[in-house]
Amino acid sequence: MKKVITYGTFDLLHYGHVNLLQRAKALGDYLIVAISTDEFNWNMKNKKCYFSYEERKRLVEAIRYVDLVIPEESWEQKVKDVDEFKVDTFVIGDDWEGKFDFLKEKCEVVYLPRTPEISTTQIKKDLNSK
Ligand code: C2G
Repeated sequence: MKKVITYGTFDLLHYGHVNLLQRAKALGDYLIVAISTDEFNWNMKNKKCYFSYEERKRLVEAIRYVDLVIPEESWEQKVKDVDEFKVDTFVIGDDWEGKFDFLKEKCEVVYLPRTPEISTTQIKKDLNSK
């Protein structure tokens, strides 16, 4: 079984996220999604989420491509996760191009093109301008 892992906040879930998860799953047979916890988002990414971790987890778990959701609590956990879950491929959007190449010692690293014109920031901006 080929295992794939990806990481993200997935707040205000949108089709750009689903496109990423669909392509990630297509790289293997089992997709693990590590969702940033509220604390990690706030302390390390300076992101205040609209939906809590539990709500974002519920939403992502409902996506047909996703097999397992785990919490992302630190930048450093990726190495441990790849070992613990015997991951074959790490995948993330190309806005992170090159940032996780250190994982190449342990698994395949794939950066996928982001879906253009959609982002949580843009959604919030559009809603505020209505
Ligand atoms: N994404 C995408 N297209 C978009 C928006 C997002 O392909 N229009 C992808 C991102 O590249 C990422 C995933 O969807 O792979 C989740 O995006 P975010 O929730 O913004 O994740 P981010 O805050 O970048 O967190 O340790 C890694 C971080 O947790 C990644």
